[in-house]
Amino acid sequence: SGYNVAIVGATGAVGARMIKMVEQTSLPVNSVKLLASSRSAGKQLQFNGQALTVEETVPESFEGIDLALFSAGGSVSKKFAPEAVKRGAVVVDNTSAFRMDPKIPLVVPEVNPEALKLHHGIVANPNCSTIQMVVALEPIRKAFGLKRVIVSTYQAVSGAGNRALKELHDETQAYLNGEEMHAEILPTAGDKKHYPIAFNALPQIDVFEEDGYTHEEWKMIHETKKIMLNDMDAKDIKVTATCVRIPVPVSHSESIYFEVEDPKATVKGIQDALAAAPGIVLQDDPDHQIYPQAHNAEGSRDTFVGRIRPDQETPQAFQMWNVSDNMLKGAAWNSVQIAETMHKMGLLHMQ
Ligand code: A2P
Ligand code: 11C
Repeated sequence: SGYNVAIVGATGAVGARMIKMVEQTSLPVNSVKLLASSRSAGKQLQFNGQALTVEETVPESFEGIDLALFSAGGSVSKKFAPEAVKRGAVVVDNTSAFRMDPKIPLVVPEVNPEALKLHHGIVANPNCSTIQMVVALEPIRKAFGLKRVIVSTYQAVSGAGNRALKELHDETQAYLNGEEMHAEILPTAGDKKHYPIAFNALPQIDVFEEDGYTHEEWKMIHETKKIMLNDMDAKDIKVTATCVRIPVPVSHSESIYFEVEDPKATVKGIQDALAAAPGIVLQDDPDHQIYPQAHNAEGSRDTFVGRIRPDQETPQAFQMWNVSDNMLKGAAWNSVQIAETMHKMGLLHMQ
């Protein structure tokens, strides 16, 4: 016996990783159903060496499903997540549809697993760039208190989906052939103008808000507060963000400045706290040029941290460099890890 699992958006960039993470999960799994839109219904995908046929997502798809992992866009989650819950499933949703709903837990298992107890059927998986940052900030907060965070990101193109990845490849090829580049998706499909990402850096991820911040920056600020303080209105940690897309296929990198409360905090103390924390690999040895890199993080569930150093001008202030596979810890692995954590806490049930 085991759980009946559905993956919604199985044909997408995150969906492919969700399939892999479910193949490798410690959860008991009885059956797996792969769902997408009518466009890819009938397509075959491999699960544990077995061909499974992708089905169109309809409300009845969730009959008998215990666990539904969603990554097919916010509108699909809004439409179908309640249908899955109505039929007895727990939904782990990797879109932004429900993240800021105060009644829905927004969870990174290393940081706030207790929030899972408050779920009413849906658990939200945070934005990728938020997840890897809070994994590293939480052990620092626990050990030394955390007052302020200033983050700048260097985000991979896969965060914008499979079509954006193809755009990076096509533009790179065109540029090297001396041909014109055609940008149709990035910086974001939801805005009017499009610019090449190949050999470029784009300081726009998602659309602009009225205050001059992009929506990705807004997510990093507000999701961080909800996860780390379990309260959207908490004012205890000041956070600001600049999010930039760079021509790397997989793994987001982040430069994080942070101020702690404890005047006795040292680089060594922060390194020790991080090395002992779950989900983190410390790679911090400048003498031997050891630091996290996007290439090395790809394919790993861990968050890699290094370049920890004190700010030279401000007391109790430090800098670090943080890298993680945005498709795994940033999406598919965090979702499956939420389900594994719920199973261990007795919050998942077989129908
Ligand atoms: P499909 O392949 O049928 O279009 P990505 O983020 O890589 O672009 O992937 C998006 C995922 O969301 C794909 O699996 C896609 O399926 C799925 N999807 C898009 N629209 C719908 C929909 N209306 N119902 C179900 N799945 C959808
Ligand atoms: C990106 N962070 O890199 C985005 C992708 O809210 O789940 C994830 C969007 C989200 O483009």
